[in-house]
Amino acid sequence: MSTKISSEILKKAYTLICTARSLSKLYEEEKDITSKYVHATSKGHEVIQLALSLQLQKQDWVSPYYRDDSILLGIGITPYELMLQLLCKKDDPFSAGRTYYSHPSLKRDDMPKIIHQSSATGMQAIPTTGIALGLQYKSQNNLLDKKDTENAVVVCSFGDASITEGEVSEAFQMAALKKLPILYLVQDNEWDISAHASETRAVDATTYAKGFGIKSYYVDGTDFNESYNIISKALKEIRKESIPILIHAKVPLLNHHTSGVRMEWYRDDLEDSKKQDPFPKLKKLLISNNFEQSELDKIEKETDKSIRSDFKKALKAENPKPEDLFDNDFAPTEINEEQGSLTSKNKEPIFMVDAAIFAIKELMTKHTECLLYGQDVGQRLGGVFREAATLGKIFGDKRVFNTPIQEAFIIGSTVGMSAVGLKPIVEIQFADYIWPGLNQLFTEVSRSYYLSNGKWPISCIIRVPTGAYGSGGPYHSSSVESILTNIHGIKIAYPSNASDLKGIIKAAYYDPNPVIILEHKGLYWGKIKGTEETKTLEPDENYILPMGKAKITLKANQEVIEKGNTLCIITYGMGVYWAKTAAKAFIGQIEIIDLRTLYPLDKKLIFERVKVHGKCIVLSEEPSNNSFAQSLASKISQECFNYLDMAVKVIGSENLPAIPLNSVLEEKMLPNSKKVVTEISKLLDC
Ligand SMILES: Cc1ncc(C[n+]2csc(CCOP(=O)(O)OP(=O)(O)O)c2C)c(N)n1
Ligand SMILES: [Mg+2]
Repeated sequence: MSTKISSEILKKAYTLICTARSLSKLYEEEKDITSKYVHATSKGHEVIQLALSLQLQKQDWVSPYYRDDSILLGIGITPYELMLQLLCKKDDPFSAGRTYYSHPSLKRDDMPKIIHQSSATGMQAIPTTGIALGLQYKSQNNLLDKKDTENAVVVCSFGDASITEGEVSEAFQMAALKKLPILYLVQDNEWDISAHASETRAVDATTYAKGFGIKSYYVDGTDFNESYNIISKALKEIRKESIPILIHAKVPLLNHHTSGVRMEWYRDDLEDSKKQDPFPKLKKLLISNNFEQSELDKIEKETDKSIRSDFKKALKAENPKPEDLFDNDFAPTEINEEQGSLTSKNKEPIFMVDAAIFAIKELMTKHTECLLYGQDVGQRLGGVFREAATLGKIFGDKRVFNTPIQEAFIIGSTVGMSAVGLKPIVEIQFADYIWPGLNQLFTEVSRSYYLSNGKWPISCIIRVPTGAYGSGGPYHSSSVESILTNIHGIKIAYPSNASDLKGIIKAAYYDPNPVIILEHKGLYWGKIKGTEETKTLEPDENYILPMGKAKITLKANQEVIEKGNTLCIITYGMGVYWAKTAAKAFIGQIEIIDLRTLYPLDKKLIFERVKVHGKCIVLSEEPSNNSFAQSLASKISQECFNYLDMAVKVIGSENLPAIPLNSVLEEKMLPNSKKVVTEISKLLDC
């Protein structure tokens, strides 16, 4: 049943389609200027985009993709603002000149919110579905700010080809499983740049959605009346029933794929596509609704005039300055000093594994915004290492829950969760399985704050049990810190004992940035000979250990230092214990620095102590080639060159693709205290 659309909406839609058309036309006419930075426009897709955006409310959330400039116009972004992004100007409201046209991020009270939009096709599905998951969590836990978020709808817009990305299925699965209030809008122009639908998909979006049990509507996206009505119906259903719905809209692409990939190079369907042009159809709809042709002509002319004048102004707008490059790399944290007490009422030393549980229990008790999810962390098991044991029972399934095997979703959903004000703690079951989640970590999580120019920090903790322990073999032993430390925009902790772990979890929780905590499985219970010191007294609830503070965990003898025959081992995780055991053979000659955080790195302490000793080993569990450890050694060499007696020595695993299962081979592969003793002997005059 179709409801009549008001004249006001029709006029608005018409004005905005004229605006979008004028933009496309102008960008093409001025292509020598506008193609300096790549852009795509909505030409051909405008009607479905306007039918949606004119119905969104300020409490809603929308994730437009790069072809959605008409969605942006529809929610109230001005053409001038769009042009500022087109031309990468300083006042580009989305990214201050950091990212492409129609890659928005928006946090205005009077408009739907937009989290950072990456350019990776389909990858917006997970962060955006994370928003819906967050809203549902807030609703279930009475955290909704009634004015702003009640009955909010989340919209995720896609091109048809992008939904063939594997990650989209993780989002669909979760939306269907949890009944999330999300609208997936798929704009089907049958093109994936130059690859046609016939080459890239077996089924279309409607059929695909059915497989997940997601309700779908098919619509002619060039028909404003039909599009508006179906979207209206879907939005009402989502607001009322909190369910996911997919709208599959057929549209023609009437412009270049992007300014850099031009339609005349490969499109053989342009004549047919032009017959589907939504612009004359919308004009006809207005005429049949008693608008005068002369009025429509006037709107078209005036819009075009105003756009041309905006463009002139935008060309003159200020460019970012070189020093702006560094703005908003990390959100400032207030946790900079160690606070609280290292002891508490509990007089028994605790295991690292329990330190994490106790820290999270305290956080979840204090903050309803804190929740925990990942594979097998729920009540039944409490994590495969029991590293979340008791939490599910204490806080219930709504706050501590199992996810499907979806590392991308686990990591990427924190973007949306954090955007709605939650503080997710998530877990990757083994570091070996972080790879499917790395794309989200790199593409979405790590860049959100920087590319939204500070609008969307992502505050989350990603717990990652790591490291080799008792013949874990090739898929349960890996270390991944070199990969992670190469991703800018995240912080990485690697504590080596119970109190540090508890204190760092607290700091990570209150840090407005994404934090990965690497937790060595072999240290969880301090069972391995030489790792007994992983057990410590439990710090009190207020104890916080800021990120970026290393610790001298073994001191050398001052007299021996003065004789010039000592060395400093810089290490972390299991390396701390290999070094400590090895140091027993060199009484007073070894200083050990436990990094505790790999990013930010406590360069000050490291350089200071290396300069004192003049000899240094960087010890890690990873294969040494091209590793974090080698990079640290290089930093030390550059900074401390004049103080070094010899080259910095890096000790790591053998440079092989995997840690073999057989224990003899595993032992040969990994560093251990004996190997460290051998290397120390070569460096010291014993
Ligand atoms: C992950 C990823 N792979 C490849 C690309 C390059 N790319 C940009 S657009 C595009 C086609 C997307 O087609 P579709 O989703 O149907 O949107 P349309 O451009 O047709 O509106 C591709 C492959 C990308 N941006 N991200
Ligand atoms: Mg397409």
